[in-house]
Amino acid sequence: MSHGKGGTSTGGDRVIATMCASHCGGACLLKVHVRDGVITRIESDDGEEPQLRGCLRGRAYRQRVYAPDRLLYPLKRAGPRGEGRFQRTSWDEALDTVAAELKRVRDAYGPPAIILAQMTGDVCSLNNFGALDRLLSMAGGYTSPWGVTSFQAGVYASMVTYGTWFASNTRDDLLNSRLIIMWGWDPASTITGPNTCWYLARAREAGTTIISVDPRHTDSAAAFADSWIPIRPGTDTAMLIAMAYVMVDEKLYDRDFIAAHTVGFDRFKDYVLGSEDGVAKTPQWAEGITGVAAGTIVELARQYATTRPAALMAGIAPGRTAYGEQFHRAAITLAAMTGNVGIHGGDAGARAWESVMGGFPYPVNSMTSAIDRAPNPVERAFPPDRKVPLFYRRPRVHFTRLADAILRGRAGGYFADYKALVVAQCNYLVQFPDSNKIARALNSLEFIVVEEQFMTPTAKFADIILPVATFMERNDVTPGVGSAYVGCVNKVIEPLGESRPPWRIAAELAERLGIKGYLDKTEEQILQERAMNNGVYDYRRFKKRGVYRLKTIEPYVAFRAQVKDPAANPFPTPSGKIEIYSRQWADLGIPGLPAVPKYIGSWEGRNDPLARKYPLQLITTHLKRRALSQFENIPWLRELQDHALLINSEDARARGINDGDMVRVFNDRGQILIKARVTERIMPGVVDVPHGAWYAPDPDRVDRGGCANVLTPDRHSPGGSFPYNTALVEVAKAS
Ligand SMILES: Nc1nc2c(c(=O)[nH]1)N[C@H]1C(S)=C(S)[C@@H](COP(=O)(O)OP(=O)(O)OC[C@H]3O[C@@H](n4cnc5c(=O)[nH]c(N)nc54)[C@H](O)[C@@H]3O)O[C@H]1N2
Ligand SMILES: Nc1nc2c(c(=O)[nH]1)N[C@H]1C(S)=C(S)[C@@H](COP(=O)(O)OP(=O)(O)OC[C@H]3O[C@@H](n4cnc5c(=O)[nH]c(N)nc54)[C@H](O)[C@@H]3O)O[C@H]1N2
Ligand code: SF4
Ligand SMILES: [Mo]
Repeated sequence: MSHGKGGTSTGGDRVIATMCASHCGGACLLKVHVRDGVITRIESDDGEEPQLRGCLRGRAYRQRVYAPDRLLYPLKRAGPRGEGRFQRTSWDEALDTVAAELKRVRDAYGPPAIILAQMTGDVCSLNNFGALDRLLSMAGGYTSPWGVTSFQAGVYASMVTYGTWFASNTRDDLLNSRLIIMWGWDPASTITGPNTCWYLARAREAGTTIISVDPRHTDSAAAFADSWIPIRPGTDTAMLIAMAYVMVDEKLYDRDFIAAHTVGFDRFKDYVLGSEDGVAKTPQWAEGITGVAAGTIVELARQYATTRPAALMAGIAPGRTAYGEQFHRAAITLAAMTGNVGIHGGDAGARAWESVMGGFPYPVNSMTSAIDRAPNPVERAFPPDRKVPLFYRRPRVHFTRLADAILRGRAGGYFADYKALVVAQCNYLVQFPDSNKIARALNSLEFIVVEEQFMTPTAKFADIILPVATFMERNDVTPGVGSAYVGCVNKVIEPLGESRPPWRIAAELAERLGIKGYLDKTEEQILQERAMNNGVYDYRRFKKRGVYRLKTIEPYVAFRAQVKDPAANPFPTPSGKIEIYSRQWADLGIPGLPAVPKYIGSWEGRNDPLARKYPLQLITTHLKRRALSQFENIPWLRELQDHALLINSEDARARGINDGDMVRVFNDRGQILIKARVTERIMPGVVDVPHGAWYAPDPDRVDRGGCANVLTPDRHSPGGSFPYNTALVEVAKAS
């Protein structure tokens, strides 16, 4: 093997190292073989453990780059919205049209009439949301939807209780745990750091007890867990609070920790014991809500309180429910009650997804944009009101309410009438709740531009489609996940067709909109700066290896300093302590956001009267072979796993459904067709439609694509979480 420029070569191939970060929970090293400018093969990390080894999606990326349905040229619509008929056009015409339409809408209706619906695409710094944010802000402003789709509830709870949303240990610290509770957490499917499963396997070999609390018997439970506790979706808070009851009742909690590091525990205790509302939150009380036997709750409470150190890995899916904030606040409270915050082998209980956003004491710069953001005049017009939490401030619209806002505008109480939509790195119609309503909203707009790699259901509604290059065709820098490293995205081949990197598209639009000073640095300057700011001091080596591992002495533990020496290191909360009770939120008095964690009975839960009509609780998980809706169209990956409804044999029998049957899943919002997988690996009363399948309604508005979001509600939790796991449905055999 000889070393060539920017990579190594084997035989006739050049091998270029790059980092995949496909919005999937990973950031993995790929070694891409290139011959005559064409990718021939993809390998992954085979160096020392722990490796940053890629998954099957990364290794199948060749099929994504060369997919026959890749969009390679700018397109303009040539048929009705949604139908998918387009004509090829030039970049000049496409960009001129977009610039002219944005100007027209801005001048005719005002800047808030322009909405930017942007997500992540690939997790990276340059080809990031900052590019379009800066563009539209400098062009006069725009309406920004708010809400972190993945874990808004976790962000809320962590901010309220710890005063920061960076609350994770590095994954290597799992090796120090004696008990790991995977609570709604399935890293065998969702990755959450390329090494997480490697550490779980090592922990299991070392004899650590691992328990899964989940409505499904997940692949993680199958591979790592000693036991599985099935629980009804959206009821986790009740179980956690009953565990607190047991710890109080049996005096098992860490009184010293509570006294030294927290405020408001007594108020929480009043709620738990029932002195506040007359209801003692006993394990029997929780059994009726959660479906978990009282004895099991008692046992887990004792185990968690007495096995130290223990990591309560609070997944983010239980937070994507009607009152998801309370799950995270309760989990944090238990982590404090068991003294597991700030110690090796413990966990702060905030959310087992933290590390994707950085937050380690290394200078790894999470997902912030390498292109400087500009103040958005639409938002600046509203002076901040200290009493109102940032996210409630007008003129923002919660992402779940965007379709409603588009359809009703000012008349519906929204801030503006919305006329134009810029969609980037986002499959809005498929990934956001109530797809049928979103389709109606898209039809009502005057102008839609979509930046895409594929003809997604969303792209079919565009007036103009701008073709985007994949990460194999562009340069970038990406943060590591779960441990301290920085990834280098190396351009492996030239962009196919006329596709372009997103940052360049934004820069070219800036010119057409007459914006001065949009970008005064080259791509190379921006990326070098970003890498250096992240602690990469040898840029050439970084480029060559595709990764830069930061030196670490021991696993990083969140809040270690705060717990070791509280006087010198207060928590960044108003009281300087962990706020089990929040005075600030008590004063705000927002319904559904109590000052201490509480279980709140859910709409579209089992006790909603609607359950008589739609008796099954729907969850919509992240499918192993997709990343969100991405990779859905890749044949190698489709072969691996069906897109299917998981239904328990008891529920299937009651409906005359056999394994492999096509079924209808429906509620008042719509209906989908999907294959049924009859299994014991999901609890009775709960069904799972993995989200991310592409919406394909037939003339009767039955979605033959099996898109989960046809069934989900366009509501949000009080703190802004997306309740993708709160919905009632019925299932019937398709006739
Ligand atoms: N393969 C793959 N990996 C991915 C993604 C992907 O699409 N595919 N997406 C990435 C992204 S963007 C994100 S945000 C993360 C998402 O990561 P997660 O949110 O963790 O993923 P989910 O599959 O939605 O849910 C995890 C587990 O929670 C369980 N669950 C659902 N509702 C509840 C509940 O109310 N209570 C309890 N206790 N458990 C519940 C599910 O059964 C599932 O086993 O994954 C990332 N990784
Ligand atoms: N029912 C249900 N719905 C969910 C969830 C759920 O749990 N249940 N999870 C939610 C979560 S956590 C998330 S994060 C959202 C995600 O929602 P989205 O981010 O909208 O989902 P993606 O499927 O990743 O869509 C990204 C789209 O951008 C295109 N694209 C354009 N430019 C680029 C680029 O430069 N790189 C890449 N890779 N793609 C590009 C891709 O082809 C793809 O179509 O979905 C949410 N939707
Ligand atoms: S886990 Fe994600 S980042 Fe890693 S190879 Fe797979 S798709 Fe790429
Ligand atoms: Mo996400």
